[in-house]
Amino acid sequence: MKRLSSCLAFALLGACSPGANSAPPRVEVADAVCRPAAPGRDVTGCYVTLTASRADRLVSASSTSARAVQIHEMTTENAMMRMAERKDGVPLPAGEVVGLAPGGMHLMVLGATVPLVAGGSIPLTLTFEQAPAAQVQFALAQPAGPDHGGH
Ligand SMILES: [Cu+2]
Repeated sequence: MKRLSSCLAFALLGACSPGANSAPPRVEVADAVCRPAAPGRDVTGCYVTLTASRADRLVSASSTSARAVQIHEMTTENAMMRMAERKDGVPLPAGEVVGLAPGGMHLMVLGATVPLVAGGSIPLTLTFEQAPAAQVQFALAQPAGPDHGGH
């Protein structure tokens, strides 16, 4: 009886046996672009639109073609644009379209090992808290929206 009730407790948490309504979470990825960089530069900003089927979080990003990828956010402080790393990632509310776009959040590619020229692409891996990691080929193209200096 003790065993049954502990199983029931797990079932209430959704962990006893996968039910019909526990489809694996997924995150839809769209409009993945990285801004082309000036010749010789290996740093750029990347933008993407994410829609999670269930509440999730973009935890981190990486690339086999870059030294590091960080999640950044632009903020305006005393009329100065500042850029800070978002250590807690990006919350993705269920079904909501979350845009990483110029002037706001972006993925910062550091130490790219492929040329960041228009027409090229760079592979990024997006890691989520719940959904399986997504391997996405980011096109090198001018993102929609305002330009911002530095990247
Ligand atoms: Cu940045």
